[in-house]
Amino acid sequence: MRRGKYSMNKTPLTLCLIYEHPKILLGMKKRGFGAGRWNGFGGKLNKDESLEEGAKRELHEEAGITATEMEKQGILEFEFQINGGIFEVHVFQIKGFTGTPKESEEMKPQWFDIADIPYDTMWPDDKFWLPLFLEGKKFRGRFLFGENDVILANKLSEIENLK
Ligand code: S76
Repeated sequence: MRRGKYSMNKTPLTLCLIYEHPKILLGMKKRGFGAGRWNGFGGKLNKDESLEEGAKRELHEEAGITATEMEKQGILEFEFQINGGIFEVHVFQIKGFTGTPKESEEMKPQWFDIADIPYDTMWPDDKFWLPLFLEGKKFRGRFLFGENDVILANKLSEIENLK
């Protein structure tokens, strides 16, 4: 069932990527879920927060910058077989921001040339969908993770319209 902007039975999450060709801003996650990996910025929503509001808040908390223009570019569903968790991740491209990225308790931001994206130190799904993101394509995907975050199944498609 779908009500409003996200499904009720999946935890909605946000993921923000800043791409200023030929550079992309990633953050090294220092603690918690995904620690030790380069990632976009984002996380869970607070009560009564919209996806855009949550994305903007997390980007500010984690990287110290304020989004002034953003566009949803993808929806990814992550299912973890081990603990039964299902997440619906809304991927935003941050097209304008103010401030300078700075390290927070959670993340250490760094610009990468898109030719040197550290896929080996990122979530294993990123090498599937990030190329579409960089091409400016909209996409929807689904990834099933097993032990040690190994991808057991995946689907990814480019789409015209994101709801
Ligand atoms: O790019 C990703 N960021 C996350 O936080 C989690 N992928 C991912 N996959 C589980």
